[in-house]
Amino acid sequence: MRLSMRLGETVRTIGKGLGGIAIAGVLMLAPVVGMAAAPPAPIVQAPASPLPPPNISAAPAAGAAVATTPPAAADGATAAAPAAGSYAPMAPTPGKGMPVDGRLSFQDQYSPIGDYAMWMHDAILLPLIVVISLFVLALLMWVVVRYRRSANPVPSKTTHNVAIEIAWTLIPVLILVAVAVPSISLLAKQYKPAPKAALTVKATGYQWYWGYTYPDNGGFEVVSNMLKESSEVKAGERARTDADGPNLMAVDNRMVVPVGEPIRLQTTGSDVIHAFAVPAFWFKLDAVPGRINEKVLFIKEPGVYFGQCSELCGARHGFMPIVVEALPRPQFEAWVLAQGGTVGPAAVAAATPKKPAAGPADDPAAAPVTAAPAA
Ligand SMILES: [Cu+2]
Repeated sequence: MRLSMRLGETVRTIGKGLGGIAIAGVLMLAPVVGMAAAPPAPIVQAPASPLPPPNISAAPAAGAAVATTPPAAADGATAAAPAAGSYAPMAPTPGKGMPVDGRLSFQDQYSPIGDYAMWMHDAILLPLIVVISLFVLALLMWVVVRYRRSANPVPSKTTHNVAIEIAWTLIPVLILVAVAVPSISLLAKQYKPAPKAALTVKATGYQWYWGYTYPDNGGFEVVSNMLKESSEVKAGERARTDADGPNLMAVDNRMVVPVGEPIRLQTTGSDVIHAFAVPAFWFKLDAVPGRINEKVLFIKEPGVYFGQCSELCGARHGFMPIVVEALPRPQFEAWVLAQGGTVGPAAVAAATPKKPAAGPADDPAAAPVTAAPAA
């Protein structure tokens, strides 16, 4: 009886002694406990399958082999307005703008915002999480070993320690303030409005496909449906091939946009809430019925990039992928013409705010690339 009473007392006193240290650990961990749940290992990016050279898969047509020349380098003086029909879909580059087997980190980024966000993740958050997790683990192990009952039979009855209390309050606050600076800056960059001259593209989420409208190019809409596998299509229906993209991610008609210039991407929903998300651009924006959301999309390299609807929107939510094809301006305009759109004065005026409405013969490629959003 007496023994059990003594035991109970000892447990309580040890508990009190440990309490302070344990709380210190918890407080240190608390601000990042959500992030700390991630495995601390992947500091180094998984050796994702090496990226093969672009356009390795057979392009459907010669025209699809788009050069990686940025549009700014194009010599606009000689080129005439692109002829309709000269567009051919670009073949995706394996591993670029799409998920990769075994990868632990985010997809490679192809927008300035994405570079910044990726830097914040790799250079700030992940090291911080690793250090804090290891620190808390070391504290716990130290307490478990050093203050176990056999090594510390008479525990300290300390209840308050002003110095430690100030430290475990102040240090987490300082860490959070330090993280808040790049974090708020990233948020602000993402919501910086597009420059006036930016091309507008409107993505509309439907149950269960996407529509892409080009108000600056005559207002046509491209309806984009997922391509089925050859085993699933009816006779005469188009099936997915590798030139379209990976299974469940390829679509019949892509959202084609110019590369290297800011795009005012607007989203809306026609029925329920969808979300337009492309991981390689660090882009995710809800598409809400009855309202227009807007964000700047800036793509650094020509390519085919894959995304998915990211708001649970019904039975076929998982089957409304997004495919963005970024092309140099001349090829983009060839595509616009092939869709029955216009690249006339309105489009040129949109691309060159300082120039008064230019004639359709004016070469749109000569238009200076508008300044990228600071990132
Ligand atoms: Cu959806």
